[in-house]
Amino acid sequence: MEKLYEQICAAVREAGTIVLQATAEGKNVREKTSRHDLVTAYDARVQRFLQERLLALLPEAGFLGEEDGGRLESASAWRFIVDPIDGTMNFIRTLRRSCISVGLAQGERMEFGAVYDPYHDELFTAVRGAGAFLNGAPIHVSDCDMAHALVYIGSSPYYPDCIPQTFALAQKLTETCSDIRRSGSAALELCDVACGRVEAYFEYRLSPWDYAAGSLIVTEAGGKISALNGEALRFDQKCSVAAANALCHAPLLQMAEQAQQQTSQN
Ligand code: LIP
Repeated sequence: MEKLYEQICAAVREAGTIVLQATAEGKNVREKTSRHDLVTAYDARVQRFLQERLLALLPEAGFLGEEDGGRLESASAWRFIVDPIDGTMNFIRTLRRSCISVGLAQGERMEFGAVYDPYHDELFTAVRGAGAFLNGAPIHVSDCDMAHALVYIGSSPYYPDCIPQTFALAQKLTETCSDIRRSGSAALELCDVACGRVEAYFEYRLSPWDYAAGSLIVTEAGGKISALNGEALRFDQKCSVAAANALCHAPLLQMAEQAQQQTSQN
């Protein structure tokens, strides 16, 4: 399998050059479900490129990609779960905070993950049971406690119904941790947790392609990840995400429960 993983990384890096060579004229931005949920011609182009390259490597696998045409069912338990450009709004605005995220699952278990930030040439990878890496060097979550933690908040911009609990939890975190941040790429926020740049990240609603690869990178780096109610992540449907180092995961879930009770009383 090591050769396969190396070939997946080569494909992900090549997809990164499509992002770096993008032109404003070529983006052809259009709305998907709302003015918050946009897509470009490059999202579709990167997805087509990856679907062709990855299925050539593992022809029996299924494929689940974010963009139209990215659904391919298979009798095999192997499935690629792909976000061709995670952080599409950032890409549209040239904020240089987007990535390509490729997860490889066997059934409901992630076996391999690769997240590539082409702007900083940072390739995060993880193989189940074999650790997590940044450009080949081992990475590990921090050992910082919540009082001194930096925490990413995800604002679930495609889902206005998530606003009350998102900002109730963000307020509790702001009162408890060192500070909060919002970056707009779930996969990169998970990788920042994995390499100890920040201590935790949450978002009330994401799709499997946002977190499939990053979830394995977090756990293989010694972190913990679940839904905000503590249940296991789902890779067959949308769910919330709570990722953190070993010291901050339980406090994050406790604050989420308090925020849920608070918003249900309002
Ligand atoms: C985005 C996530 C981000 C979330 C957005 C969106 P996309 O992924 O990375 O964290 O807040 O709603 O899901 O759509 O840019 O691939």
